[in-house]
Amino acid sequence: MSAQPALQTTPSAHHPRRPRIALMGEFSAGKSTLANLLLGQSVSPVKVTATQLPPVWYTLGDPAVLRIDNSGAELPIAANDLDAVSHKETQAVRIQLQAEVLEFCDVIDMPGTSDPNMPQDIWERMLARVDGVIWCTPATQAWRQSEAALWEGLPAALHDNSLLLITRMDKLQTEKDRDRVVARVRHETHGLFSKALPISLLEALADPENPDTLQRCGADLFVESLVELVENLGTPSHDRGPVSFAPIKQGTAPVSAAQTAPAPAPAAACSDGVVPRRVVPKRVRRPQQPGPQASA
Ligand SMILES: Nc1nc2c(ncn2[C@@H]2O[C@H](COP(=O)(O)OP(=O)(O)O)[C@@H](O)[C@H]2O)c(=O)[nH]1
Ligand SMILES: [Mg+2]
Repeated sequence: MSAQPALQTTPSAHHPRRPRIALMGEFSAGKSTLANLLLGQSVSPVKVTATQLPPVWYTLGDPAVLRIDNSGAELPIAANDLDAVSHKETQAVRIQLQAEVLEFCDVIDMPGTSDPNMPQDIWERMLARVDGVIWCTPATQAWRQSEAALWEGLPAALHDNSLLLITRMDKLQTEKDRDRVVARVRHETHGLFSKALPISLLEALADPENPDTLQRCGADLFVESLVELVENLGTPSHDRGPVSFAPIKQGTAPVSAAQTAPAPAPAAACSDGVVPRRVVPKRVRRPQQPGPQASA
């Protein structure tokens, strides 16, 4: 295990960091399923029961998996040990791998909110480091009061850089039901997200190469909206929370997202590229190649 390469986590003037997109929502909303769809591979454990996992931060690079313990130490682990990792002794997991979406942004699979067994500061600490959020809410019980209360309490800058995904649309039987849920959720979340979009993640995962499926299940529109969101974020400044993790001190309040830097200015130009291979259309462009002036 110790033979695994260390993660290259330190941004520099020549390698400014990519935008960080957190996948949030309550337990079983589809966050890990979405992570796997975006990554084009099954990495994030998908569960019908609550998981003990702390935030899982995916970045581009040679394959490596680290857990960051409560002292801030980075410990290599085997990818199949991920299931056994608990937030009790681990602040976050960092997974470096090759996936086209990661050329474009970092993806952070967050623990469920409103889980009594998952202390809120576990995900709050991470939230202070992210630039945008994709909030997943299941269509069958979309936009519960607990979600609204939590999201409305977060900074408006985060609202402006976030998408709401109404997942599990396949669980609604009729067109009328689907339209009604989407209309209600859009009405109730007006001004809280840049867009609210319906999707069936399982349909997209079942047939990720088929353009008709991706259009029908909502994956197409979602990916376009994600690209738009990330392009609007541009090349982020480095000061939205550190990459490395400090020791957790008992009784220490996490840094609030409101205390962190405002969203960076949009990038001026993008080069051609594709992201990710299986669900993202070819017209998608990569963010500007990092360079000394890129963070201006
Ligand atoms: N029918 C259906 N099931 C889904 C969808 N998205 C996720 N699921 C299922 O919901 C369960 C929980 O998903 P998971 O991604 O682990 O949720 P998380 O707790 O938010 O990470 C799994 O059994 C998934 O297969 C969807 O769009 N449709
Ligand atoms: Mg999960």
